[in-house]
Amino acid sequence: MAKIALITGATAGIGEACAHTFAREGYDLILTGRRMDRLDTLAQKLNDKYNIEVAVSSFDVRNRDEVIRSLDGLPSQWRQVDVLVNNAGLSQGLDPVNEGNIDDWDTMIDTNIKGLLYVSRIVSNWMIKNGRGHIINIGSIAGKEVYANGNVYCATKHAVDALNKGMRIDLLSHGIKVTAVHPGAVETEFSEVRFKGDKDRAKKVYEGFEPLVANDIAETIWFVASRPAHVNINDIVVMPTAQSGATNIFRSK
Ligand code: NDP
Ligand code: 8X3
Repeated sequence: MAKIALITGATAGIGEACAHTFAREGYDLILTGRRMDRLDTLAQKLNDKYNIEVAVSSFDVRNRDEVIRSLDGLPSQWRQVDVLVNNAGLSQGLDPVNEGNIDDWDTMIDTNIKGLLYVSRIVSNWMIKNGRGHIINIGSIAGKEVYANGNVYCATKHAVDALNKGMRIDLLSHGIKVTAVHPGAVETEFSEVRFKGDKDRAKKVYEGFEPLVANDIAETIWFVASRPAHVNINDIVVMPTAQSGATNIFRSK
């Protein structure tokens, strides 16, 4: 039987790239995100190219009932999940804390922290029943450092870092691996979402240096997931060569 990976936020960027990588490696996939049209298109493409089974489940990770209903509603064979990639996440805004938009704060906290927890609560129990599994949490360099105006986004990613450590401790006795992958600057839809559709502002984030692309992180995630059974990578930070810290990027122009 093929192994199964559940990838949250598979409609774009790092999650979509992970779907391609795990499909190439012969995994059957559960792909989630809010944009059902993108999930359907991706599932069809991967099914045609790799002849794997793909289940799609469209839900908003912020909505606890939707998460439970959607995951519990999958046919029972899909509970044999080997790898969970907790990738769905976002940033909204880049403002000093005294000027921050409170709705944006709620969105980031509800998505990056609470959404990740809702999914993990369900899938970790499947893994415990199965006696195996690997949870890979997508953190950020923003979970290791705090930068100007990054306040709440950085706090959510610091929370992911802490939850990763907590999961590692709590799930150890069940034989479940837990890893955090912390990317630096990756050119995806991330900045467009942060700047609410302002494509020009988003583009500027990646100007003057070569950023990572989503596939760089997907290949790192695959490396982490494909270590032998007795090896767990707890934590890994991956950056563009031109970046040494959250805000320290060498730009040629
Ligand atoms: P993208 O914006 O390209 O993709 C984000 C994904 O998350 C989409 O598939 C989106 O799907 C999903 N998502 C967002 N909100 C929700 C929600 N409420 N419910 C369900 N799914 C949701 O960004 P990236 O690929 O760059 O981001 C992936 C992860 O990587 C995030 O956790 C981000 O914080 C992290 N990261 C990104 C970095 C970067 O520089 N790009 C650097 C460090 C970390 P949909 O909109 O269809 O729901
Ligand atoms: C995304 C990277 O540096 O914008 O997590 O916070 S950064």
